[in-house]
Amino acid sequence: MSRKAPSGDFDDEGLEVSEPKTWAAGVPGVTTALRQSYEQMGVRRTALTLLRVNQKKGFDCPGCAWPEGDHRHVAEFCENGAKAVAEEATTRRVTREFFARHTVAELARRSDHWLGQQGRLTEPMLKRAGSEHYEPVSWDEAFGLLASELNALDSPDEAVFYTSGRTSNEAAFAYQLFVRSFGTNNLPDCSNMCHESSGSALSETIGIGKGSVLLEDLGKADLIFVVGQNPGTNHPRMLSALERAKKEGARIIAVNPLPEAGLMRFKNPQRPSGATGQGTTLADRFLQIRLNGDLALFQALNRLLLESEAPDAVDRGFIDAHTHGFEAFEKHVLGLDWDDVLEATGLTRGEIAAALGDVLGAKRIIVCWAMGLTQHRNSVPTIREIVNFLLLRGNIGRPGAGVCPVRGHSNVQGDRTMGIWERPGPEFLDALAAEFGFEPPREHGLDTVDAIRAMRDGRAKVFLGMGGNFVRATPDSAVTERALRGCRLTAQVSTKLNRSHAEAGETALILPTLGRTERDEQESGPQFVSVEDSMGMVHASRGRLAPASPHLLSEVSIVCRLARAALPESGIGWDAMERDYDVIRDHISRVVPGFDRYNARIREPAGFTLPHAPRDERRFPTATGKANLTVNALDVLRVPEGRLLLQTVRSHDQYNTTVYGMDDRYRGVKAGRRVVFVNPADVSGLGLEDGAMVDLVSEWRDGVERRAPSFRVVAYPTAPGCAAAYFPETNVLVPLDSTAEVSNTPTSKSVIVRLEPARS
Ligand SMILES: Nc1nc2c(c(=O)[nH]1)N[C@H]1C(S)=C(S)[C@@H](COP(=O)(O)OP(=O)(O)OC[C@H]3O[C@@H](n4cnc5c(=O)[nH]c(N)nc54)[C@H](O)[C@@H]3O)O[C@H]1N2
Ligand SMILES: Nc1nc2c(c(=O)[nH]1)N[C@H]1C(S)=C(S)[C@@H](COP(=O)(O)OP(=O)(O)OC[C@H]3O[C@@H](n4cnc5c(=O)[nH]c(N)nc54)[C@H](O)[C@@H]3O)O[C@H]1N2
Ligand SMILES: [Mo]
Repeated sequence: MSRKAPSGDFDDEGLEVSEPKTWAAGVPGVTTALRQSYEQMGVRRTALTLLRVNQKKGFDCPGCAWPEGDHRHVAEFCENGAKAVAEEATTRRVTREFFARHTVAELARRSDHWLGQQGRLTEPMLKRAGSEHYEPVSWDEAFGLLASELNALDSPDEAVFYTSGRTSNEAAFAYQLFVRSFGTNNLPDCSNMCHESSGSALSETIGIGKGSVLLEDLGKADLIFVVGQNPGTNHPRMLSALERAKKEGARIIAVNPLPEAGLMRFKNPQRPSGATGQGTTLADRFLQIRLNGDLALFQALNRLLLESEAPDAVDRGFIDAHTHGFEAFEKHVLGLDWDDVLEATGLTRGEIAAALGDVLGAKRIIVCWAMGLTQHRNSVPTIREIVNFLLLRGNIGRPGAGVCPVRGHSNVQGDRTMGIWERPGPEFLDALAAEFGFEPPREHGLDTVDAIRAMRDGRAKVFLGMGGNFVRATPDSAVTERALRGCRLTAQVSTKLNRSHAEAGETALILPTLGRTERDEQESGPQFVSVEDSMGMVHASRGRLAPASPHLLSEVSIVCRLARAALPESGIGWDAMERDYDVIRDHISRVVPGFDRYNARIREPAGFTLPHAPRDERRFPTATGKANLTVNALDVLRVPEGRLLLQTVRSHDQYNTTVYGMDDRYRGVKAGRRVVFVNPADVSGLGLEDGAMVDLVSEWRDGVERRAPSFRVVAYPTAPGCAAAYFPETNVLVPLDSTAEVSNTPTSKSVIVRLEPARS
C-alpha cells in the first residue's frame, strides 16, 4: 500500500535558493509584513489595525503566546504578528458564489496557500450528503442539523470535539461545558500535537504543567538556554526579551540542529539602530545538536554536575529540602555511557564541557523550549531530564530561573486552563458538577491521535472543530483525510477556508466566526474576551474592526446556540451566557482555581497573573509533595545506513497550516516550499547533488510506504544525518502510530526517511 501527498500540495513556481541569513528582523522584516498587510487590507485599515495589536485597550495578537510585558512599544507587534493579523483582517471574502463555482473535490485539489488566500468566510454553508457543492444554510438549520446528528448517535462518545488554540477563555469554557453536558470528554486539541509533552513532564515533576518563568525573570537570568525553538520566526517578540536579557548580562546557549537566523543575530526593528546597525549577536554558544539528542545532552550535563569538584555544582540544601528521588537519579546518571552521549548528540566532549563551564558560572538559569523538544518519541523523558538539570542547582522557584516552555497558539494555554482536555482531573469535574448541577462524564476521552483512530475505525461519526485545520495539522494525512471523509457529519467553526472544509464528511457544515480583531456585539452590548499567555498572565482582548460579514457569529454564540438546539432540556443558562460574557466569567471564577474576582481583575489594564505554586512558593503539588527527580533511560535513536532523520518545521511565511507566502527568507528559500535541507556531507554521501529532485519516503515498522514526492535537495548547514522540510506538506510522512511516550504527541521532529530520485 502506498500513501501519497494530495495533489493540492504543489504550488511551487520558480523556486529559488540562496545562502541562508545569519541575522533576523530589522528593516526587511517590517517591510515584508507591511507589504503583505497592504495587499490584504489596504493602507488605512493596516494602520488602524496594527496600532491596536497588544495594546492595553486593543486585541491580543493572534500570532503567538509570547507575553506582552509592561513596557509596550507603540507598535508591539512583529513581522509575523502583522502577517497573522493581515490574514484575519483581510478585505477578501469567500461568498456563496465562490462555493457555487468550486466543487468540494476541486477545493481539495487546491494548495493550502491558495485556499487561505481566498479571504474570510461570510455565511454558514452546508454540503448535503451526495452533493458536490456547499450551499448557503441558515444558522438555525445548521444548528438543528448538528443537534439532530449528535442526538442520533448511539453514545455521546461517538462525537469528537476538537479545539485549536485561538479560542478565547470564555468560548472554551462554554464549549467544554456543552461537550460535557452532552456526555463526553472527547475534547482533543492542538496541544496534543504541540506542548502535551511539556505538560505531561512538568505535571509529574513539579506538579503543574505550565512554565515557571515570568517575563521579568529573563532579565534576571545569568544563563538562558533556547532549545529546539526558532523564535526569529515563531516568537519574534521573544528576541527583544533575549536582547534585553543580554544587556543585563545573561549568556545565551542555543541548542538546535539548524543555525536559525534569529538566534544567531538580531536587529531590533522597534529601535532606530535596528534599521541600520549590526544588531546583537544573541547566542553566545551554539550547540549544533543532532535531532533527538537533547536527553543525552542534559543527562551528560547532569553527570558532569554530579561529578564536579566545584563546591556549589549541586545545591544540596535545595535537593534535601524540596526534591524526591535523588539517590535513584544519581545512580542512574553516573552510569551514563559517554559513547552514547557523543553518538546521540553529535557534539564533542569539549563542546559539552564548555557548556558546563557556562552552567557553573551561572547562579540563575532558565531553559526555554518549543517543538524541537516536544515532538519526539522520548520527549517526555527529555523534558523530565531538563527539570532534573534545573533542580540540581535549585533553579526552580526563584527569580531569574526556571522552566519556560514557549507556547504556540495565542490562547492554547488558556484553553487547557478552561477545561479543554480529554483527561480532566476529578477536582475540575467536581467543581463543574457543583456549579451547574449535572454529572459530567468521568471516563477519559479521545486525544487527537486516538480521535483519528476512532474516526478511521467508524467508532466516531461526528466531528466538530472549534477553529484550526484538523485534517492538515494531523499526521499521516492520507489516513486522516479518509477518517474525516468517513464521518457522517463534519462541522468546522472557522474564520478562513482551509483543507478541513474540503476533506469533508458525508454531510458537512462551515460555521463562520468572528476573529480577534473584530467587534463582538451581544444583546447586553459590546463584549470582550480574555486569554492566557505562555507565562500564565490573563488579560482582555477587544476587537475594533467591523465584522467581516454581518452573518458571522462569535464562538460563544455558536456554542450557546448549539447547546440550546442539542440539549433543549439542559438547565444551564446558555442564553444569559451568550447575552453577557461576564456571566461566563462569573461561572469560571467559581470553577477554575486562580480566577476569583475574574470580572474585576480582568478589567485591570494589565490583567492578572495566575498562581503557580512552584514559582510563587517553592511548593510542588506532586504525588510525593516534592519536586521529583526522575530516572530517564537514554536509548539512542539509530538511523539505518543511507537514511536521514527528518524534522518537519515551519517556514518564515506560514502560520501552522496557513501558508502566507512561498518564501522562507532567513533560510534563503524563495517562491517554493518543496525543499529538503540536507547537510552537504550527506548530500554527497547519498550520491546526490545540491538541487537534485527527490521523493521523501518514510520508513516505519508497519511497512506502509509513505511518500512525499518531488522535493528539491538544498545543501544546508544542518547537523549531519539530519534533514528538515516544511509541514504540512510532509505530514503524509508521519505515521499515525509513531507518537511520544506518555503524551501521545506525533513524532513530527523525528521521521526516518530515505531520499529516492523523484519519480515524476
Ligand atoms: N509565524 C509563526 N509563528 C508561530 C507559528 C507559525 O507557524 N508561524 N506557530 C505557533 C505554534 S502553534 C507553535 S507550537 C510555535 C512553534 O515554534 P517552534 O518550535 O520554534 O517551531 P518549529 O518550526 O517547529 O521549529 C522547531 C525548532 O526546533 C528545532 N529542532 C527540531 N528538532 C530538534 C531537536 O531534536 N533538538 C533540538 N535542540 N532542536 C530541534 C528546529 O531546528 C527548529 O529550530 O510557534 C507559534 N508561532
Ligand atoms: N508535521 C507537523 N505537524 C504539526 C506540527 C509540526 O511541527 N509538524 N505542529 C503541530 C502544532 S504545534 C500545532 S499547534 C498544530 C496546529 O493545528 P491547528 O491549530 O488545528 O491549525 P492552524 O493551522 O493553526 O489552524 C488554522 C485555521 O484556524 C482557523 N482560525 C484562525 N483564527 C480563528 C479564530 O479566531 N477562530 C476560529 N474558530 N478559527 C480560526 C482558520 O480557519 C485557519 O484556517 O499543528 C501540529 N502539526
Ligand atoms: Mo503549536
